[in-house]
Amino acid sequence: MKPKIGVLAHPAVNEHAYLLNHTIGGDYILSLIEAGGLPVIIPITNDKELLKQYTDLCDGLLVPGGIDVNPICYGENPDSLIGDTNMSFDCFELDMIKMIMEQGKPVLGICRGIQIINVALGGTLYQDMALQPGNAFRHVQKEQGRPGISHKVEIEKDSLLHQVFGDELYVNSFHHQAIKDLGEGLKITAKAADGTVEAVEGTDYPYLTAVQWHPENFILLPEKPMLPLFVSFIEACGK
Ligand SMILES: [Mn+2]
Repeated sequence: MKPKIGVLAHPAVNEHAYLLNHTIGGDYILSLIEAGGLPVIIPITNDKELLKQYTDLCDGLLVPGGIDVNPICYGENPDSLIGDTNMSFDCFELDMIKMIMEQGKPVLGICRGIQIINVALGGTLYQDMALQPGNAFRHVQKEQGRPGISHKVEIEKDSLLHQVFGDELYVNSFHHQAIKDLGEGLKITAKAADGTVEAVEGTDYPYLTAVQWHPENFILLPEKPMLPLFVSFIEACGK
């Protein structure tokens, strides 16, 4: 059996019904399948017993991109530059990250994923990159097309990311927030030239990697340049 990869669903407005839809982008799913995984979409719920069963079921967890994390989750009031938030969705994701990590199972975070993993481990965020010291450059990409390139990241040598991509990588960028204070048990593994944290890994954890860009958006390019990241994750989930 292929490794079962829990993928956290994201809330989306359903104009035909009162309840929110539970959604996930197709490029996350395709990337996991191409890398040899068996995606299991986990619906948004605050029922801890259900979340425990999903935790037991899955061999690893993908925490995808999405809306802003409510700053209450890291002890701050909302800045005027904050985007849309959803507290019960935050609680769902924070609970799943903590429960999966209690079992030592692999975790891959993408965009909002890196941010909420950081918050789950006690870290904080810049609610908007205008609040980041120095002049952060534009990380909400204007280049057309999701796999378009926005900026370069420099990768730390002693990291899993370096084994996958080497010294540097050109990435897309669709975030207006970024990591401020680093969560416990995390190390920075890639930065942009303006100092923005673009990737982290767990320091004392079997497999915990998170990136601020969107590697899944590259899956339809013939050369699939970001697929090796998903392959490394699925391999860790299969052990
Ligand atoms: Mn960026």
